[in-house]
Amino acid sequence: MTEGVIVKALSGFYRVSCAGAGSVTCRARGKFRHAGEKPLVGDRVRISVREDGAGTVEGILPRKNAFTRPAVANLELLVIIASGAVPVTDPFLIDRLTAVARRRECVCAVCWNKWDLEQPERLYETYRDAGFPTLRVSARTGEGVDALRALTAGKLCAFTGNSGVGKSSILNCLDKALALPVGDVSEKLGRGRHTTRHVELFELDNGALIADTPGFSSFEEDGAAAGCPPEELQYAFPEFAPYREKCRFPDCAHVKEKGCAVLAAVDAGRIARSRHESYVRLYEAAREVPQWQRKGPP
Ligand SMILES: Nc1nc2c(ncn2[C@@H]2O[C@H](COP(=O)(O)OP(=O)(O)O)[C@@H](O)[C@H]2O)c(=O)[nH]1
Ligand SMILES: [Mg+2]
Ligand SMILES: [Zn+2]
Repeated sequence: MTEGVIVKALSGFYRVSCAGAGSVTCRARGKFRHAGEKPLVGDRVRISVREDGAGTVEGILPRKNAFTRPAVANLELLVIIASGAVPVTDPFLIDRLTAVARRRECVCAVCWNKWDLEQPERLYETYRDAGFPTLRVSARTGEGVDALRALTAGKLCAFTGNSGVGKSSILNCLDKALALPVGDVSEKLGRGRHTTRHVELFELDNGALIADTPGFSSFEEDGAAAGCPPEELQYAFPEFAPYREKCRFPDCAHVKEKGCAVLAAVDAGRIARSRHESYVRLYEAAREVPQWQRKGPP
């Protein structure tokens, strides 16, 4: 019996990478199907290998977390690739993703790519000051690539961001051996969405396993609220932490309450207004979800 990580799943076959021992193509035992369990990319699994080299997934080790879109387990770091140049990233999308990731106990990093074309300094500072690892990157000039390589080293990561923002270009910078196809922005915008649906983890020479996932739209089903009760959404905004205990009312929603210390911090410029506006949008959306429809984190 050997342990490994599923790096690719395609029509019932799983490619399992075993540390230092290459990879094995496996089928899963029927018992998973019967139990309604499905091995996911990112799962740590126990496999058996027959003499002819055919592998079988025998067991799935406990998951740290699981995402449905993209279908990936055990994500440690979500790298949100954003851009101030075309296609320009809407900060609300970043805020929604940071909330989804937080709900799954996954760390988020915000990577401002195409820094050679546009330098959205204010937005860079917004996310840095909110407490996220935040980078200025250019896949064109190589700026920030070493910092990203250090940040991702040894972790199971996913890159996300709208099509054309430079995910594949950055991956190619991180590890030249990948040679992923890079698209033309106008062509991508015209086509509207990514064609690849399956998830694959690329193994980089810094020990990172990185999924190049389809765009933001795919994350949407995890939802504005991600099944999050409205009163828990505040924890997805780490920059509220120093203030939320100081509000006049202990059950303060930090939306428009009197004596709210979070709102005071926004007015004083200590919390970015755009982040608070996103919080309010997500809070209102979360309130619309009836209690019985809310899912707990997987
Ligand atoms: N100037 C500049 N262009 C970039 C940068 N990163 C990516 N691009 C270009 O943006 C386009 C889309 O890149 P791609 O990596 O395919 O984006 P993806 O859809 O997110 O994987 C390509 O034409 C790239 O050459 C960058 O940092 N600077
Ligand atoms: Mg790509
Ligand atoms: Zn408050």
